[in-house]
Amino acid sequence: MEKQLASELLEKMMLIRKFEESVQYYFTLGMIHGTCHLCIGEEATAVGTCMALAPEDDMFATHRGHGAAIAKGIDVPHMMAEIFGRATGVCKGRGGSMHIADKDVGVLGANGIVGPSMALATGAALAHKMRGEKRVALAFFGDGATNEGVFHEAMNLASIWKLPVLFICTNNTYGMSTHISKVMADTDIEKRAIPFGIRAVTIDGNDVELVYETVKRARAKILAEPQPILIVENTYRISGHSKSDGNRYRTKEEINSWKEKDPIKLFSERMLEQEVLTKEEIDTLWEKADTAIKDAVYFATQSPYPKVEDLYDSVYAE
Ligand SMILES: Cc1ncc(C[n+]2csc(CCOP(=O)(O)OP(=O)(O)O)c2C)c(N)n1
Ligand SMILES: [Mg+2]
Repeated sequence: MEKQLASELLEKMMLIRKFEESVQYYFTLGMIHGTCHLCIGEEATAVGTCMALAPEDDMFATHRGHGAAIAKGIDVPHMMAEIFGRATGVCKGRGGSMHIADKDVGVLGANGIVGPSMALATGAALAHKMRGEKRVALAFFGDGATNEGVFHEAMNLASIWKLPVLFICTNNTYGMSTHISKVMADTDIEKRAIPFGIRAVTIDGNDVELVYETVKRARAKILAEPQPILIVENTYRISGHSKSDGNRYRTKEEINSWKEKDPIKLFSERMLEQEVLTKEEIDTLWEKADTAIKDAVYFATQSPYPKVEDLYDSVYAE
């Protein structure tokens, strides 16, 4: 792999890790309100996937969407300000963690409801196709969401209408505290594409290089001939489901075994081994990520809260 690409993939994953750790910290201090879902451990799915897209592609995230938004190119200080509920936030402090959006960089929104990303991306792909635009719409969704009707409805329409849509399942094998084996008769999610005649593949979602290459190839296929493709990216959320999680549904051994497969650790080791990056360069990337997140927190916490008199600004429907 080229040094430039390796540095970019690694730096983005580190930025996301530092972002999430920082959000977790300020949450516990009571400086961030509401709830939030961290993607620690799943960084390669966000980075490998979104960095294989073009700026003009649309991306719809889930409730666990911080990583995807950062990987798609959202401005990090303004996203941090959004999570802190400040007027300088990407959504003027009105959305918070689960409603991060910035259409200028193709981040069409995280979502507090499980499932809609698939229908929304299918609609966006229909618009792209009708306008003759060479763009792809992408939906992230979890393993749990594939048990919802909307998954099957979106897949069916996307197939029938041959829409340029990429369905990306981040399979972390849990929906809240429920393991997939308790709610799926067959846990091979890829097979769910068969009835719709959709091409599908399952990959190691902790291997950022593999994720990047797979999504890049899928995107090229879709642009050459409009069609939906499903990619199941197997991964693990090291963080709890949301801000409160006693981890009673999984063992320490299981969590620790996945820490060994930490995507940042794996990729750093591979790049060192292949002599693409040196230890010093990797350390510098960590320092850069750390500084960027500290600056983002400073920007956010120095920003004002939205004013009460601005409450009705940006309201489009009554
Ligand atoms: C329609 C809907 N049902 C239930 C919930 C509550 N809920 C929030 S996250 C979640 C689990 C989703 O699991 P999965 O799709 O695998 O995503 P993950 O949290 O593992 O990333 C549930 C049930 C919700 N937000 N929306
Ligand atoms: Mg899940």
